Amino acid sequence: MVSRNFLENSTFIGSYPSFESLPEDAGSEIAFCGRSNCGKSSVLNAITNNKKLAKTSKTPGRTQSINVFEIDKNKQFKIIDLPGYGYAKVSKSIRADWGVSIDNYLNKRKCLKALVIIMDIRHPLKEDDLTLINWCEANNLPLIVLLNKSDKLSKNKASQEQLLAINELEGLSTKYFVLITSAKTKEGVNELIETIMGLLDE
Ligand SMILES: Nc1nc2c(ncn2[C@@H]2O[C@H](COP(=O)(O)OP(=O)(O)OP(=O)(O)O)[C@@H](O)[C@H]2O)c(=O)[nH]1
Ligand SMILES: [Mg+2]
Repeated sequence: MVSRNFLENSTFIGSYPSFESLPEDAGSEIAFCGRSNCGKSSVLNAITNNKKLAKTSKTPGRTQSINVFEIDKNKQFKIIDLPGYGYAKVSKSIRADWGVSIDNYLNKRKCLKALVIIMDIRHPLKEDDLTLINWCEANNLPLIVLLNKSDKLSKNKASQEQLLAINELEGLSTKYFVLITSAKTKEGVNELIETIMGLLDE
């Protein structure tokens, strides 16, 4: 049986340099965040089954502005691709600007329903990731910890990393999920779609 992909008709709305320039704060949004190069844009393309939707790159720091994608027009569901953090080669002033954009977005955007915090499964739960997780807890915002690039590890090792992450998050008071994906092999992509749709529909 072919299951329906709810996200297949997603469209790119625009690229916004600052929080202030974003489209109206209405409907429901899920934001993708994570260290530069963890695969945010690739995962977005995988769940929407559209290789050309978000620009991906081998060069870290590719996504420098806030990119907005509409995934369901009637329901006003959007996905936000936030700039990656932890990329050292960008100048301090640019990094400071990104920080302000992300900070403003997280703290002021009322239609934000959940965060997807994406990590390279080989380097999970770094300091910046933990900061975001703690922020979600403080704001009672649901989150998905996404361990991406699972194709880089054996199945056993990948499951082991998932268990380690689940253990580390034990006791977190906000709703959370720990999922494994590969934007390359599409492992875990359907489960991620279902989880995102569930959170947007709440
Ligand atoms: N093997 C493998 N490579 C991946 C996967 N996901 C992303 N990549 C590769 O990782 C690199 C970075 O991917 P992007 O999707 O551009 O990462 P990003 O997080 O959007 O990066 P920034 O926009 O710079 O923050 C690209 O070369 C992708 O092809 C995956 O699941 N498996
Ligand atoms: Mg990107």
